[in-house]
Amino acid sequence: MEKTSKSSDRSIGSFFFMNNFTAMEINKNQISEYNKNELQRHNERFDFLAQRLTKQNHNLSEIVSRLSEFQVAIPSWALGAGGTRFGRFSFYGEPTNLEQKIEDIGIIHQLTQTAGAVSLHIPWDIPSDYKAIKEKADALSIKFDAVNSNTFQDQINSAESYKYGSLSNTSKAVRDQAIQHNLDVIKIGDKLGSKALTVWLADGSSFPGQNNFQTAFQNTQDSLIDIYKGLPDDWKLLVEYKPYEPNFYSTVIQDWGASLMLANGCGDKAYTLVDLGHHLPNTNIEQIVAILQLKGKLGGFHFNDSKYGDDDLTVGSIKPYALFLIFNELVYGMQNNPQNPDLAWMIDASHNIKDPLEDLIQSLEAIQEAYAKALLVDQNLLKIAQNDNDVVKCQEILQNAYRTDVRPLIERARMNAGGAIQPIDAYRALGVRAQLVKERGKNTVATGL
Ligand code: PSV
Ligand code: MN
Repeated sequence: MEKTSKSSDRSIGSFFFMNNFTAMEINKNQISEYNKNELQRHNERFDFLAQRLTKQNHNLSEIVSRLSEFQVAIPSWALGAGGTRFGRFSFYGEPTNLEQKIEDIGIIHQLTQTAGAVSLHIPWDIPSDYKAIKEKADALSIKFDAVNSNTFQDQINSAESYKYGSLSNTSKAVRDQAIQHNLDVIKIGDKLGSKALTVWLADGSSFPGQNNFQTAFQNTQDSLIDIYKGLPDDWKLLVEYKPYEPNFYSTVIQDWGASLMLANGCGDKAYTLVDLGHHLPNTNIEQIVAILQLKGKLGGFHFNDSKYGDDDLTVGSIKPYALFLIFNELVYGMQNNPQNPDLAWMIDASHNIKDPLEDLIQSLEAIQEAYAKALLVDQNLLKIAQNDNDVVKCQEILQNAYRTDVRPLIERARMNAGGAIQPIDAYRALGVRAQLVKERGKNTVATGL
């Protein structure tokens, strides 16, 4: 209800639009002007919630500051329209180069203050001018998070083909090419300040008998060790797993067990990366996350949501309770597992029919919401209830937190950091997409999937 009446009030939007800002010029003043209009409504919502949470002994300022600190990387391929193998529908004004992609992330970050990092996919987004890209990212407070290699597609002029696998291939020449690509990606990331390499392999087989499972796995292990040897001391290697696609009979790194074995086979700087979409239906992802943290081996996390498989839908759009349960374990791990490093967080969703920037903002909000709810779980009470085997109480504790509307906390965290109280509304009020189309034109296509 409230949304509808607000959206029809476009006076602020036209004010900014008439000011003729260019896309990357959303600045603190424009946002605080926007916030002025929202402030009273926000304060009412916040005070109402604060009263209740304070009575329950929650430390609100601590929760708000933890929300403000939480940053999620945007992958460099996610700023354009996604698509399926059946088609692709542009939202227009797509970024055509890395500079423009960073500008788009800057827009999201300025509005939400939670997207302060980019995760580059190489070779889609190799910087042509490192100094300029770094300066642009610095100016927008964007860091370079994990870099991602790509041995799932053949590149023009490549000597060898990945049609039958890369790091696992039976051909040493193919494996060497894939290893060298990963070493090159590390060099690129190093120049930008990245500290991690994410390896996701499409390797596997489409038909029974096509591959020798043991040989493929051993080749992958040996190749990863060669890549690991080229890792700078302060870097991490993140090994991502996925049960199927693009191969539909077997995938070499199909689950967290395979990933963990490979990481352990490489050494202390190698970790497992969990992508929410890379599980067979009904897998208990929160349990996987918990055990990996216990073992100090959870290194990275990719957010998305799905109904059927690796659907790459907006985070929290299908299974928000599952996301909350996962965050509950992540929060527990962050508080109790010093043996586990800080995680590389990234959104790994696609935007078939939505404006990519709006979709990413929605994902960021869903992540913040699940995180905030998990921060409300009374871990001490939960432990007591678990020790008492009070199953009903355990569920009550989790669901009380989950049922709390935490959005005012997120709004406050964003506002304190200089972001917009309602980022999607602000994005629309500022006429950002129209401005991007004006600047870049209708027929631009971003690199990526
Ligand atoms: C593969 O499905 C994946 O999740 C990997 O993380 C890739 O880097 C990303 O999607 C884009 O292809
Ligand atoms: Mn992923």
